[in-house]
Amino acid sequence: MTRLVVVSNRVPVPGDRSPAAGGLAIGLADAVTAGSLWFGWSGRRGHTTSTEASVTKHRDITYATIDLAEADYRHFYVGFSNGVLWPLLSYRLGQVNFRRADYAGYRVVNEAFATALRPLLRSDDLIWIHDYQLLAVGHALRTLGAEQRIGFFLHTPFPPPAIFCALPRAAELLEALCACDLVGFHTADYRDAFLQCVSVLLDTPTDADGSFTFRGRRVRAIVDPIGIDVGGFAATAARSVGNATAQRLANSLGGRPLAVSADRLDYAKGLPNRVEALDHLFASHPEHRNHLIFLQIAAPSREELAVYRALRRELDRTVGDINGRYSEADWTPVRYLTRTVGRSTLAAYYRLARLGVVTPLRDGMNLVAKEYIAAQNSADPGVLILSRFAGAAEDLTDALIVNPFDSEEIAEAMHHGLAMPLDERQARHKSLLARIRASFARQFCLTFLAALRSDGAEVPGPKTAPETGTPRRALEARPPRRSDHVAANRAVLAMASGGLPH
Ligand code: ADQ
Repeated sequence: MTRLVVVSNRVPVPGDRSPAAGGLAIGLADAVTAGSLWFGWSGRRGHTTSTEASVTKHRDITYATIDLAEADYRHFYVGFSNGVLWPLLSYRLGQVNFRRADYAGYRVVNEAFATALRPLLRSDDLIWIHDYQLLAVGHALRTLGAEQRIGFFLHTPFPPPAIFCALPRAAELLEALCACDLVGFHTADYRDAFLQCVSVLLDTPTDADGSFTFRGRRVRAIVDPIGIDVGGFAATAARSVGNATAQRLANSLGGRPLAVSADRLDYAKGLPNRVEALDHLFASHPEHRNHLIFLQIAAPSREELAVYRALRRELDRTVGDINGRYSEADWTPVRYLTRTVGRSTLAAYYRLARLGVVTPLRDGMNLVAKEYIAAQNSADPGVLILSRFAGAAEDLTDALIVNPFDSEEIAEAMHHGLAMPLDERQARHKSLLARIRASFARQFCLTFLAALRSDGAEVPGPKTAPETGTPRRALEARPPRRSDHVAANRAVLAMASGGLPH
């Protein structure tokens, strides 16, 4: 039987210190079934980067990990992945800090992944590589002779050529990615942007179905939005809301409405703008003073990078400023937790909140938006405020959609959400729930693997979403905007050619 091999930067090896809060492990839980192999970095840093994986088995799933040398970790993870690729893919060119040594270290670690994985592979394995840290692993595997079908899923946005080509070596990295047979994205916009980059930077025509031929290989780009286990999360929220921890929060509100946000403490998540929105809200709608309580749960992230430490200081200051100016002796507007909280507690907090405020400046999908919807009590649901620049906004159009760069607009949406009558909240929630049920977690995996298994012609797989019976939408390819990438923009090509390997 064909075996699934998942490759991701971090691997949730049972019994190990678990990776930081993030959507990947949760999103993949349905794919990694008995018999699968999950390969990645152990999270350990030492003197050398392993050439052989350390292998353990748990409940018939094999986990294989390598350690990284401290210097490799610094170049690969801190320097290039999070100092260059993350800001680039999040449209934050000002934060990109490119150094050739970091790029070289990135390629070295991607090659180390391939070297340690190669001997573990069987000829009919399906290989599924995840996220921006591992863009070149497919290419490295091919160099070592791997002929298996290789798929890649990008969990971040993918920017258009005008942004992507600012990356030195952009074309080289794109070429490496095109060693895969299948490349998946959360939204049609990202998929189209990728195809435009292929067309412009690699001078390769793409077809209307998202396929193209590069160096003799047929590559296909698909849209496959990640989802959550809606029923499971809803049940967790309904159950946990009665727990002592959740009840402590509920009792502390004293009947006041709660707004909640939960994010990694990352500049792409738009946290300072969101807190500034409260300033506008209290200034323009004083009835919310001494009333609304805003709970920000911010999980520290990537603290090796100065820009993340600076963000934390900025947020500390902004929250302190708002609390200093608006607090009363018996009311503090912002409760600010810089830590992760357990999933059931988080689910309960979402359920208690009248507003879910999800305002990233850019986000591949954003699972918090979906979790907030799933956690609501349908009889008396809260209101989701959602950034138009989260991938989730493509589908969740019945949320209050805001521009996250406009704090006053976020404030108006908060006011609107707090005043929204029950029947409108119910109608919006019903529609949002139907949307998240139509692209639930399991379908994300099934759709990707069905496309990976096929040779690019017909894509088998679930025709309906088991949770709802609604027709499958994931592969409804919006035709790529070919007009955009027909000979697109010679100026862009000229800029990009600085990074061409030839
Ligand atoms: P992330 O950037 O990590 O994921 P997100 O999709 O919101 O963002 O997933 C975060 C997960 O961590 C959610 O399940 C959330 O509940 C949890 N979480 C967030 N803050 C937390 C906290 N303080 N304590 C506990 N748990 C917390 C990347 C991309 C996203 C994409 C996912 C999946 O950046 O755009 O949606 O991968 O593809």
